Amino acid sequence: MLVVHNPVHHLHAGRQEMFRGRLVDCHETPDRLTRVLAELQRRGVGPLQAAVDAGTTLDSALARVHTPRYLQFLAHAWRDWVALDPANAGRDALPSVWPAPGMRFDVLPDSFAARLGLFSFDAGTPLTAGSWAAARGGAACAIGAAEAVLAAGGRGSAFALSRPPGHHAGADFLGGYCFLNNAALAAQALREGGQARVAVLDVDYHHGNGTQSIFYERADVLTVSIHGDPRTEYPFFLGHADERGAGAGGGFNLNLPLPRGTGFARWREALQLGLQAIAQFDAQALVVSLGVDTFEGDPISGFGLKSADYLLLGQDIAGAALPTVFVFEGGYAVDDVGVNTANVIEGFCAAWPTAAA
Ligand code: Q9C
Ligand code: ZN
Repeated sequence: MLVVHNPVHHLHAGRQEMFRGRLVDCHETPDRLTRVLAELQRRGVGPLQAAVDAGTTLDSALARVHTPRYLQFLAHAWRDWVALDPANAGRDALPSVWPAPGMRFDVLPDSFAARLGLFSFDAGTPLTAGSWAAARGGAACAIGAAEAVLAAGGRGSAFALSRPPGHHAGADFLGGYCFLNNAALAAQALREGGQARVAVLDVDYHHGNGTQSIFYERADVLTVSIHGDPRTEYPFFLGHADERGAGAGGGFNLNLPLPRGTGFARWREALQLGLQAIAQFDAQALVVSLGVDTFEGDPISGFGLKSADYLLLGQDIAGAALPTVFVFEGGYAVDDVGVNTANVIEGFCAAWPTAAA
């Protein structure tokens, strides 16, 4: 399977995140991607392609998913942060103030601290000197993988090994270690490449709130997410089963929340429900938000999947028999992230050998 990687992902390396009331070392590290790439190469998965930031072409693609004011903010955020105090060049930016419902979201503040809060929903996502360049590279991976699948004439598959992750980023906000919504960008690229109905299947431990919100009122992109129940799990404020889409998008969002402690047998039943919905929708292409933080050893999550389960997960997804773009998301058990991710890809390829793009 074609693997599109982000050669500038290491430019985003946050120092610390706010976690359970204190600053701790970031869980989302460059090492994660290095481990996945090494394991894919060890198994001979390929070919390998480096994503390129196509400048203004990429700008237009980003603008079809994200708002102009958010992209403008991200493009200049580091410059604005350092302008506040030259010593900020050696510190990451983290928000500490946010608008609550009933306050103004429409007026863009001059204050950098206020704008950082306006465009974010947690204090776990440090913005660094290289975050914008790295996020653009990650987005380019997802779009490049979608273009390769389109070029394969509806039989292809590709893995966008993007970093930083994307599924928590909305049209107008960052959070959950995410800046640009890579999976949404891939889905949009597939739509624009002529696939009339695209499904996004999010198997990361955390609800894909950004992806859901981007497509919530659209009937051409079905969003399905299997995740820890937001009553107890991050991102807490979205991801309940009664969120089914709105307006023209009514019926085109499916959430399958599961309790903390869920193991593979029950998780797999949810996957079958998700795949049934995708088949019923008559999707022409599939984007998989592939987080492996469902692993039993994940330090910030609560499901019990084992390494061998990821082979079956990949096999089940191949059963959809759709052109498929995998987009890398979470997975923080660094010693196992390579094996778990490569198992999904291997399971997929073994069940559908003709899918190799
Ligand atoms: N107490 C992704 O997997 N922090 N993002 C959790 C729990 C945020 C995860 C805090 C987790 C974000 C892409
Ligand atoms: Zn996650």
